[in-house]
Amino acid sequence: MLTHFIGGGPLAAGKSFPVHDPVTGAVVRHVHEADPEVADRAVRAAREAARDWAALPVGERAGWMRRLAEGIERRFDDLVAAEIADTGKPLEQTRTLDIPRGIANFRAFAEIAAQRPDDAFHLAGVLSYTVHRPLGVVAVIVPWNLPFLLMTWKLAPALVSGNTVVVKPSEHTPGSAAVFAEICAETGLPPGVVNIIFGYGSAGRLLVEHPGVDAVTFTGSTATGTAIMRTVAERVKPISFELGGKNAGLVFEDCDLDRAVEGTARSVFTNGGQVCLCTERLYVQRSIFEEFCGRLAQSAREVEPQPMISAEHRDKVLSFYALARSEGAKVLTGGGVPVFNDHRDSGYFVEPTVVAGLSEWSRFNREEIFGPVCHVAPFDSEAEAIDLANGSDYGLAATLWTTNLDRAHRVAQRLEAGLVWVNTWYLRDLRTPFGGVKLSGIGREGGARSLDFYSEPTTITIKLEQSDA
Ligand code: 6OD
Repeated sequence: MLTHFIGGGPLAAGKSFPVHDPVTGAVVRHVHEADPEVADRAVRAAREAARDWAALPVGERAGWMRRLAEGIERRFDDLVAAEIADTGKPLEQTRTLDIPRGIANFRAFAEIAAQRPDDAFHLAGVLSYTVHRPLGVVAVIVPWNLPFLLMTWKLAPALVSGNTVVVKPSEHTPGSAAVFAEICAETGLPPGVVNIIFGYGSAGRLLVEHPGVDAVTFTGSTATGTAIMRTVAERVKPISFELGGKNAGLVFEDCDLDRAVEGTARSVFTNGGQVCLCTERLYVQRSIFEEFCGRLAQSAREVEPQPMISAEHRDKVLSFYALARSEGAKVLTGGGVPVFNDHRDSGYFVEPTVVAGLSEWSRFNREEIFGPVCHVAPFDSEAEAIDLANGSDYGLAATLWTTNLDRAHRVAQRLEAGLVWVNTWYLRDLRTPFGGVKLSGIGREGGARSLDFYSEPTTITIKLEQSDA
């Protein structure tokens, strides 16, 4: 049974709940569920550790980040196994993306923090400068789609900035966080700097409401984000949210078609479409529409289906497939449940799917589905393509396929999205600002922006003696 990690050690408390393997539906583990007392103990442990951790020079905290990265390298195979058991991700992706990004996150923020300059301003005998202080205890609420990648993406900058943390992984994916707890202990990280509690959304809510929590960072659905926002409003806690997406892809007739088809397929179907950055609305210039759709549908048929995280999520995705039909869509491929004739038939799979023919105002084209599916529509002009892409309540990521350099810059700068990828998708430089506009989030993390969120500047102003008039 997986236990919470509080004050540097395991805590077996609370009821237990099961975690299912999405590939087969079988129970893979049982986990303790945090109740109010467990959440309170975790927050208290984090508070007790906060003063000493904040007092360490940033170079020393950066050293801890590097040691955590080495700890992840030592337990690489255990992390891969835990992540796959909970999510059913392909081995290749887990080995090349999910776990390596944990290592990269800790190393990158060690460097970024160690090199961060403080501001200083000198004007007419007045010297002002800033020092950065941590926020205190940060609640880190992590989703199930990229559990280890996103937990460490938030932990590394929070910790190196001098905060202590209480992490609440998704109820579906506690495994890699539990291995990470062991890594913290093996590395000798001071007790209470990292605390991890398990449970459902209700456990996350206990943290968000706790008066001992100073800030909340969350990646997940817009609905949960707005609920957290209401709760923290009373205490004016800082929040950083990366929420849903309904990301557009624009394919111009001057694209490299092979690259555009291959890249678009990746942007729609990676992780079973369960990445907030995945493309769900695709707009293709009319002259290449038929050919592009045919080739994308063929790619979809060649994709190895990946399971949805839960039976409930599978049912949600399937309900959108049914909705597409009832709204009059043309299903170019997929739209159902794959049959494997093996152990996977009891798992949570859906077919990679491409549909066309729906109005921009259909629910299918407005709501985030979070599955291996996109809608394809034609456009005639660059201006129309931009309007279509921007006609969404969300604005996380957009993808643009063109070989015209002027067009690439022109269009990219007019897209209402926090991230625009040109002739690629999900290519990351960890120093860049990352986040969304509109319903896709609030604030930016990434590089120095993460450090800005996880710390607060104090401005110190000194009137220098020689400037007295
Ligand atoms: O790669 C990242 O740093 C990141 N924050 C990815 C978010 C994916 C959301 O599903």
